[in-house]
Parts: sequence; C-alpha cells; structure tokens
Amino acid sequence: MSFSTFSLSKLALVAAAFVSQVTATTVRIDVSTDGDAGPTRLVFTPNTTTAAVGDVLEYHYHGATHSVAMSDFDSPCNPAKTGGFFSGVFSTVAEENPNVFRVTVNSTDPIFYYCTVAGHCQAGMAGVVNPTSDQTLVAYKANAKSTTSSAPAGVFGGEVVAAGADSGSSSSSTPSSSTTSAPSASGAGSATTTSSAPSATETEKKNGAATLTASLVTILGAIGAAVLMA
Ligand SMILES: *[C@@H]1O[C@H](CO)[C@@H](O)[C@H](O)[C@H]1NC(C)=O
Ligand SMILES: *[C@@H]1O[C@H](CO)[C@@H](O)[C@H](O)[C@H]1NC(C)=O
Ligand SMILES: [Cu+2]
Repeated sequence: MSFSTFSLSKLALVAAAFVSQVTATTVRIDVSTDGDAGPTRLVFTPNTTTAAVGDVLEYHYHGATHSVAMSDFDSPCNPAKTGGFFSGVFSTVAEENPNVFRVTVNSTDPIFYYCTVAGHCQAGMAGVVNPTSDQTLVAYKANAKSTTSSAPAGVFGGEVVAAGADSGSSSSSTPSSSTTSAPSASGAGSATTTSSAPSATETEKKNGAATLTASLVTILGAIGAAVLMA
C-alpha cells in the first residue's frame, strides 16, 4: 500500500475543498410557474430545496409582477431583520423575463423567502432553502395567512443579471424606483438591467476554470488509483 489511510483521507479532504470551490451549484427557482410554461400561479418552483454555502440561487421570473425577498421564519411576509436579499419587483410580459436574480448562499441555516407583491405571500407565494424539522414551509405558510406584507426599500443581497450571464459580470444598475417600501402590484421598483457582452476577462476566467477542472480530473484520477492500490 503506497498511501497510508491518513494521507489518503487528507488528500480526499483537499480534493473535496477544491471541488466545492470550483463547482458551486446554481439552483434554479422559477417564480410564478411550475417551470413547465404552465399557467401563471402564485408559486416558487421548487418551493423547497437544499443548497451549500457558495451555491447560487437563481430566480427566473414569469408572468405579471413578482419579487423575492428573504424573510425570517418567525416573521412571514416581512424582510429578514439582518442580512437577506430583495430582487425588486419584476414585471414580466413575455413568457420568461430575460433577467434573473442571483443570490449566493452564505450559510446552511434555513432561508425563507416570499414574494412582496400585495397578497401573494398570504396566498402561499413563499419558499425555503435548507428547512429543518422545526422550521418548515408548511408552518411558515400557515403563519403567513394572517400577516401584512412589507418589502425592503431597494434591491440588495444579490444581483440582477441577464439569464445565462457569467457570474460576477454584473454591473446591474439600481432599480428605477425603489423608494416604495409598501408592497404594490403596480410593478413600481421593477428591476432593470443592461446586460453586458462577455469581455476578454470573462473568457480568461473560463479558461482558468477549464485548467482547474483539468487538474481536478488529475487529482481525482490519482485518488482513484491510490484507492485501487490500497
Ligand atoms: C450574504 O452576505 C452578504 C455580504 O455580507 C449580504 O449582503 C447578504 O445579505 C447575505 N446573504 C444572505 C442570504 O444573508
Ligand atoms: C411545494 O410544492 C409541491 C409541488 O408543487 C406541492 O405539492 C407542495 O404542497 C408544496 N408545499 C407547500 C408547503 O406548499
Ligand atoms: Cu408574486
């Protein structure tokens, strides 16, 4: 056996850390449709998901006016007291809005989120990332029914980018009117972004990622060989 179990597990740890850095997962969440171009409904799909630190939640908007804001479990339909995010209200006339809202997950604590448009959260337009047995979406939605919605003053905690854009390339502008904090169905504060074409820097980043992936394959291959020899 050419590797001790200890060095082998150490190598696996290093590789695992490497993997988590290179392969942050993007979790797609559709806003107001079941994701199948079905009828517009007051839902997030999926309404429940898990995500690791560094993963990206990507909200795709359909029909009419909707938004997403983070909430605390014990205060449904209202903004989280610390941290969180708000996409601004998206108005979508086409089947799917060309822009998405991206949020990078900071912790594995439960993340409850809701739509700030009047009445939507009370009607069940909410979702959760990493629920626990104590903090469930069923309980959140039950408590939501008797609340009044409010929204953060402006977009924060994430970025509005063109769907399919490389991450980190956003120079998203502040939404045109973000002073209204009361929820509204009028679409006030709808997010607008000018998407930028990929730049040379992004191409370099892609090449860098390809190189990292290549070395990752080498490392995994080495581990595989070591395991076979052990
Ligand atoms: C993650 O951290 C950033 C920077 O501290 C903060 O702006 C954002 O609100 C956090 N996101 C969540 C989901 O708490
Ligand atoms: C979440 O979505 C699924 C699939 O549409 C649905 O069956 C379930 O009732 C929803 N959960 C809650 C708590 O609304
Ligand atoms: Cu909504």
